[in-house]
Amino acid sequence: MRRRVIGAALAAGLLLSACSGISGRMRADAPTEEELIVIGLSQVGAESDWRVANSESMKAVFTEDRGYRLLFDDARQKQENQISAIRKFIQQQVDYIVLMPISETGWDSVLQEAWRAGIPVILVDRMVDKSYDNLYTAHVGSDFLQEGKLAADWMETRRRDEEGPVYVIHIQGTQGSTAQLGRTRALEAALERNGNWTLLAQLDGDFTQAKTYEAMTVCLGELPPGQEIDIVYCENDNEAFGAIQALEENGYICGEGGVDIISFDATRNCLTSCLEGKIALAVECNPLLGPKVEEVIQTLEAGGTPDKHTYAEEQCFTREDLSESFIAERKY
Ligand code: GYE
Repeated sequence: MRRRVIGAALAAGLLLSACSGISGRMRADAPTEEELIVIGLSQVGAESDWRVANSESMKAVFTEDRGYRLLFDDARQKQENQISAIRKFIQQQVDYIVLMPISETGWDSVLQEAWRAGIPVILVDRMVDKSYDNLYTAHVGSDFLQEGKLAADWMETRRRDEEGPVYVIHIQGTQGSTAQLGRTRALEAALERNGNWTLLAQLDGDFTQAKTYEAMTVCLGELPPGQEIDIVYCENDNEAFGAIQALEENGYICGEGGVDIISFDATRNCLTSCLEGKIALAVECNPLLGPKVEEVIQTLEAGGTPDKHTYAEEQCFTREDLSESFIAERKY
């Protein structure tokens, strides 16, 4: 097992890789077993299109011909699986642990164990609670509160002149995850600011299409017949797909003259639906974080100190911003 001996060997043989937009390094000659940087990666699961794209991005960057051995563990959306994967990585004496934490709390012991073993932990996507700040080396992800604020601004502008009630359904992501907490906080602040916005229901969609479809179907069945719905705020794309399915089956129109569907991630399927007019607003959340994580690792390999937080740049899309060619070129 290599313990940080790669620097010189890699520096000598590294070339810029032209493939698949991955900036960085490709070795001219194959690295030996001892030279590989070993990364233990604990992924949340495969609950959404975003997550699948995120895993692919990691796998595309951390390949053997680029100097890495990636031990990839899919926790199937269970924190206890993430904790046992990390313990195994510590036993295996990996060089780095990359963790996409399912929720913010519950990491005390395992992060301390990694710290004691001297293995840097890099958080990706979501965050952990502030109290663990000195137990991880760096974080690469998104500002979820900011994403929620982008959505809230758009909804407020659109409803500015509306005096009557604005009926909102809120579908939350995995409880306690940073993505859920930030996006929820922004909507709750907007509900407080706008006295005429009425929350009809707050549902748990767990970031999946199936759970959202189920929860939304039950919810629509319980609402008074003919209940107006103006906004369905979905905390990711897959929730939006499940919500649209349930709404349409119950006779609602999604899009102009009907319900405004708000979605986060802006993956290709979501943008297609936005271009078709069904999703009103797609807030981008970039899953292609592999190259940014590699930058952190290379900074550490070179003996430097990476930024504690690196955030992806993100924007919003409405139908007017999109075209088929734009969507076809999108990488996720
Ligand atoms: O929005 C959702 C995924 O944490 C940013 O998790 C991530 C979220 C993403 O399941 O689709």
